Order: sequence, then C-alpha cells, then structure tokens
Amino acid sequence: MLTIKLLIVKRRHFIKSTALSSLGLSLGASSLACQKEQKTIISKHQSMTTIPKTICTWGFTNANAMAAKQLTEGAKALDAAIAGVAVEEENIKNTTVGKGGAPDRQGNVTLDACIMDSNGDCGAVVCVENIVNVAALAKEVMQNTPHVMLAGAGAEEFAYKMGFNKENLLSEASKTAWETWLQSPEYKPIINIENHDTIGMLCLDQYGDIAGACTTSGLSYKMKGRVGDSPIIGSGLFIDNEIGGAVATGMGEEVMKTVGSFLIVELMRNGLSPQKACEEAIRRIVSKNDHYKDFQIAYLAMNKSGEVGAYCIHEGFTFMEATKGKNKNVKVDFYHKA
Ligand code: SD4
Repeated sequence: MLTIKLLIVKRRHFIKSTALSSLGLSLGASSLACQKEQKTIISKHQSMTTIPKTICTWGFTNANAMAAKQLTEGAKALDAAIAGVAVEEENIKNTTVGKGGAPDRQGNVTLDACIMDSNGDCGAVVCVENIVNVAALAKEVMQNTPHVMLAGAGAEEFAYKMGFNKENLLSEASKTAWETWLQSPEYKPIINIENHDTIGMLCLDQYGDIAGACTTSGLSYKMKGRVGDSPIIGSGLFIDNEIGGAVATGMGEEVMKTVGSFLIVELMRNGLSPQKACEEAIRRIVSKNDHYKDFQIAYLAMNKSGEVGAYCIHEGFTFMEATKGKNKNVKVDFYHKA
C-alpha cells in the first residue's frame, strides 16, 4: 500500500517537473505562492498540449501535411494518422509502402500495418496481398473483430467484407526491379534515405490525445511470409495516452528483439525525454550486436506535451514534424560516427 502511495506521489512529481522543465522551469520552491504559480503554469501547459502536432518517419511531406490538415479540421488523432499514412500507401512511386511496394523474392507484394488508439486499443494486419490501405484495414480489425491481428488470406478476406477493393500492388517499376534482382539474387536490405522506408506516424490531436499508425511493404525481396516489426504492437508502434508514443523504422528483426517502441514509451514513463528514450533504445541494440554497422534502425517519439525526439544508428534518417501550419523535415543525430 505504502509503495503504491509512494509511486503515485513520485509520478505526480514527475508529471509536474516534466511539464515545468519543458517550460524552462524547475520545481524546488515550497512556498504556497510558488505552488500556486506552478499550478497556473501547469494548467497553461496542459492547454498547450492540445495544439495539434503530427510527426512521421522520413521525408513524407505530403503524408504529414495530410495528417496535419485533418488535425486542424478537428479530426481525432487516429483518423488523422490513418489518413496521413494512406497518402504513401496510395503513392505508387513509393516502393516501400502500399501500392508499388517492392515484392518478396517470389514476386508477391505483401503489406504489414498496425494502428494504436489513445484508449489503448489496437489493430494489425500482416502479410496482406491486394489491399492498398492496410492501416485503415488494421482499424477495421480493431473495431469489427474480437482480435488484434489478422494475417494473410484471412486479413484479405476480411478486407473485402469491409468493402475494400482488390488491387494489384505490383507496379511495373517494382516488377522490373525485382526481375533485375532475380538475375543475381542476394538479400542485402539497404535501409536509408535512398529508398524512403516505412512510414510510422504519431498524431497529437486538439483533444490532447495521441494515436499512431505504421505501414510498410517490409524489406525488399524478403522471404515469402516474412513479417517485420512494423505491424507488431510494441515493436513498430506503441502508444500510451498517459505518456506518449513511439514508432520505428529500419531492420525489423532487430527492433522486435528489443520491443523498441514499447521500450521507448516505458523509458518516457520513467522520466526520460523522448530524445533520451530514443537514444537509450538504440543503445540497447548496438550494445548487444556486433553487426550494427550493417543495418539501420531509427526511432521517433513524442510525449503528451508534444515534445519530440529521434535517434538512429547511421546518418541519413530524417522525420517530418508539422504543427501550427508548418511542416518541416528534421535531420536526426546518429550513433555510429565513423
Ligand atoms: C521491416 N521495419 O519490415 C520494416 C522495414 C522498414 O525501414 O522500416 N524499413 O522490417
């Protein structure tokens, strides 16, 4: 009982000090007047958190702008995130998400996605063929099934029941690239700015709630049936509406081994800033992995105050951040400085 009380007190103290420190202030004064002033500052700060903000992995300007527009018009965080990532799912030129995505080594485009809402509900689909908007499909799984995740043919069948159209996802360009790859097939995923990867998006809406979506075609020329971190709740995406959210991009196998997005949210719960939490999550990977020089992983996180952090292993990762009518691309600091 005592432990619980202590935890509650610590937590309150943490929430206050986080709110204040992000305003450049610190706790410590104990006079009544000072406490009153602090309360006023906290309540001002809380109203500040309702300024909508949307962030997403890589330079997906249009996707982030779409989510930001939705938020400005009063959309809830989850709907804005799904509308945002749909821009890339429908972009046939993007070879790493949705329609036009690179296929597996047998020529099948298989998509993975998940979404997580501010109330802690979530949905996911893995290895889905012929459906473009898989993040929206993940929301249908959350809302219209007793499950969290549907895979393959079952997910596809469910999509048709929900009114989704059947579409060929393999673009001519992706088919040609795959045919060229087949001539000397070697599995060497290159994950960086060269091929604009998975889109993971976090939205903070005007109601003060946070939600997110993550959608991908996975790694090019993966084995048939391979699923990465992106649709796995806690790995590719995690949201806790009391704390914030995180998303991942990069070598999914390594993200899954450390449950990266969940880890980041837990680190934020324990008092780390989004930046420090992302750095620690990268440190957990590189400290145990002699091969970290061979793959890229990037994390992006936002807390309930709209404070953002990001970190990656190698140079080249950027993210989009939109708030108050501005949509900017931000370069991210990295671990491996050769
Ligand atoms: C995966 N994490 O399937 C995804 C791919 C990705 O940047 O994000 N690439 O492993």
